[in-house]
Amino acid sequence: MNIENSIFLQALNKKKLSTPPIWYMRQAGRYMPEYRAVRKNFKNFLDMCKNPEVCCELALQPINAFNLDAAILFSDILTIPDALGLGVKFLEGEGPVFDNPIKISKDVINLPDFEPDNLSYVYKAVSNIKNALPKNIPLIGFSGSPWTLAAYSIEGRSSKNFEYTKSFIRNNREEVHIFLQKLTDACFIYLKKQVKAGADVIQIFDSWANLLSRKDYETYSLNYIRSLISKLKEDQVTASIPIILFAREPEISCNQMVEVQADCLSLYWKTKDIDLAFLNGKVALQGNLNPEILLQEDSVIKNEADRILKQFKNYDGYIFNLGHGITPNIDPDKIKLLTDHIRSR
Ligand code: 1CP
Repeated sequence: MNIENSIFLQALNKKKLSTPPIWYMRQAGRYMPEYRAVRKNFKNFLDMCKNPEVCCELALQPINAFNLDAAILFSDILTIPDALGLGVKFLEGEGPVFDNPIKISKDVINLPDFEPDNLSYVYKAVSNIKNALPKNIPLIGFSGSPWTLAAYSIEGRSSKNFEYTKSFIRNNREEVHIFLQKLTDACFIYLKKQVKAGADVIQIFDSWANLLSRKDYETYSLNYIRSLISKLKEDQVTASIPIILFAREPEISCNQMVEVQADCLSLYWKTKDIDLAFLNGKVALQGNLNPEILLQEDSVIKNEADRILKQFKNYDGYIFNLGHGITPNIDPDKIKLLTDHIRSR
């Protein structure tokens, strides 16, 4: 079996399949005991990401445990801000914290050029994972969206509402656009290098799409995602690589999102009124089980999965996934149950 037999790639090519391919956002991580056993050897999470052999082992853990239809690079979206000298650290129970966030407009102007070779540990992880995977299992490379990377870099940590970031973009419009352009160029080179190293598919995570009003979403996020996708589609190396776009609860509809030319939209679990008749044939779809359902009893999980399968039954190019990442409190047995249930339909 080689990569042409991959049902994941077929679905990304908008093919209707009797059983959808399955993979899960954040499929490698703290919910797995195998992951925790490796994680305890590293104080700072990013140090673990800088070890390509360990990343390879971690990316394969969910493939081995659940026999999924796609693997995703083990890394993080915050590697780019770290490579720009912002000093990203992950503190226990606190999420990411930046030593040198963008605090004033001058910080944008003083940023160094993005040096793609600072992230060679990521490309090495990609090639290790690709070599270790069964030949018919595609590997997803990824980056954050320029907006989501900017939000973390300005706020300097995770936050519920990113208030500092919101006031910063109001007061420093010009510098924010300079920064977003710089991040767009960095994402393009970074993703291209992942493809060169062996990534078969790209996913862009706009995890903080929900912070912006409809108009600001267009200005600060969508414009840059559109530009990133068009650069990838125009480059010989990346032109034929399917692109999946995940945006968390944006103020615009899927019908409008199609216009940025991603090959697949990864649906947030709260997405309402999905206009399947309009989207069919234009874009593949991925999603969108609420991850919290996995905390419930088996019958609830199966019923909810059945509801989603029924919804997308006649869609050309549907991939089963969650509507956001697996959280650390989820029992791996529930992932197994869900995967087996989908495959038995
Ligand atoms: O201490 C630990 O063990 C760290 C936990 C962890 C893991 C396992 C983090 C910190 N990142 C990751 C890996 C990761 N992150 C992967 C590869 C694993 C896989 O998917 O199988 C991927 C694709 C990501 C992507 C990522 N990182 C996103 C986008 C997806 C999403 O969930 O919206 C985001 C927003 C991040 C930032 C991040 N990294 C880590 C945490 C805890 C966070 C979220 C912080 C926050 O809540 O704002």
